[in-house]
Amino acid sequence: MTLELRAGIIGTGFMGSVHAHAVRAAGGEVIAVAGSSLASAEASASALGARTAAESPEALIARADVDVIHICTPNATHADLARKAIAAGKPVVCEKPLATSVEDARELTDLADRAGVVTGVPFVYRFYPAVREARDRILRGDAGRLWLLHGSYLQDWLVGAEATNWRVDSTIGGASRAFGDIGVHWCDLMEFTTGHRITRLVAKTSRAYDQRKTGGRLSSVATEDGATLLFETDKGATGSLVVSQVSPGRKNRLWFSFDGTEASFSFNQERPDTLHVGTTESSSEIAVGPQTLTTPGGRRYAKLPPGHPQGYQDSFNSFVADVYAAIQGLTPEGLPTFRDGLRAALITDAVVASAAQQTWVDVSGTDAPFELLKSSSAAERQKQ
Ligand code: NAI
Ligand code: SOE
Repeated sequence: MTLELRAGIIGTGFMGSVHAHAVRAAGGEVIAVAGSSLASAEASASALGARTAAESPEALIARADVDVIHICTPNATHADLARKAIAAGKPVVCEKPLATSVEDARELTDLADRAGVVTGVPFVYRFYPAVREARDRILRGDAGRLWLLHGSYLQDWLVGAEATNWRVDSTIGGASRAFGDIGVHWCDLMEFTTGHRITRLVAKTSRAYDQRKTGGRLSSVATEDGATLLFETDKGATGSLVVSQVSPGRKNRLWFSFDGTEASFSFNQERPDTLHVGTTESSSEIAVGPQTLTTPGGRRYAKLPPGHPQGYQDSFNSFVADVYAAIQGLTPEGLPTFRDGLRAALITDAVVASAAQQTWVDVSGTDAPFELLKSSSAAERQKQ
């Protein structure tokens, strides 16, 4: 199989760089980058290892020597750029959130289906080997009946009224900030790992700072610093989630515990080299490595011996490698696509509505079967 895909990357910030590394790790080449101006693309092209800077995102999408488009720009620009990439008939990896409205996310999903282009949305925490190990063990029944699904996603990069970013502005980042930016990762991970889907939820959003400094002066903030959720799932579990971007000392602490009648599984993204498995007789930390993990999913994504932690960039590399395999006609199991981006938009919509109405809200679109469980390999695994 050849994986020498030629990529074009739009957006040259944090994620532009992460995508560029992952493209090369997958055997691809970064042909061109585009930014908010030609000057910004030119300034970043060599750092990102690109052959050239494109004049604009549109010029990059139109290039005959670019096979696949990566969209790594602020949230509100995603829908327009993804539409253009699909119209050009090119596979597209679009950063989360796929769009800042359900309508756009649904339209993009339909357009991509009709055009038959491969899509990817980087719900990248699915690609930790410990997560795949937990998922395989849970789906084969090791946890017993999952009844309590809980966790948190905490960061501290928005501590202080001086701290700001485009994500704080709802016209660029979307109506929900803390939940829309990081809560969606947790919900995706929970649904992916357990096979449960959130049917209804109640959310309370709040702010540590009502004003933040932008352009040298304090202005009012419309987006939340944190969100607290209670939810129910289609398989009868209850759950809770705390999300915050103002939790001093927590850098990128995505943590979950999925508790069943036989065992609980928990994982901390900041300590990705272990998976905690608890039973009434034992409480063990399983070291991550191809020799120590026992399930197909865990082994597939564990590339280094135990004690040599694989981290965020490694997971990203695995994600892009799977997207590129899909472009070449394979069907890697568990690849997050535009459909998962739409799912995240529906949950975010429910969080925003619940917080505004101060009431439980149904998550629409939950009646469709969980996409990943339809795939034969997952179904096979459930039979084991
Ligand atoms: P960033 O602020 O570091 O970079 C954004 C880049 O987009 C900058 O290079 C900027 O010049 C460029 N840009 C802005 N407007 C543009 C336009 N109209 N056309 C072309 N380029 C434009 O932001 P970051 O952290 O890289 O985030 C980008 C996206 O990636 C966001 O949607 C964010 O939610 C997502 N993200 C996803 C992560 C994941 O784990 N999947 C991790 C971090 C971010
Ligand atoms: C900032 O909160 C951020 O970079 C998010 O945008 C990403 O999606 C998350 O993976 C890490 O934190």
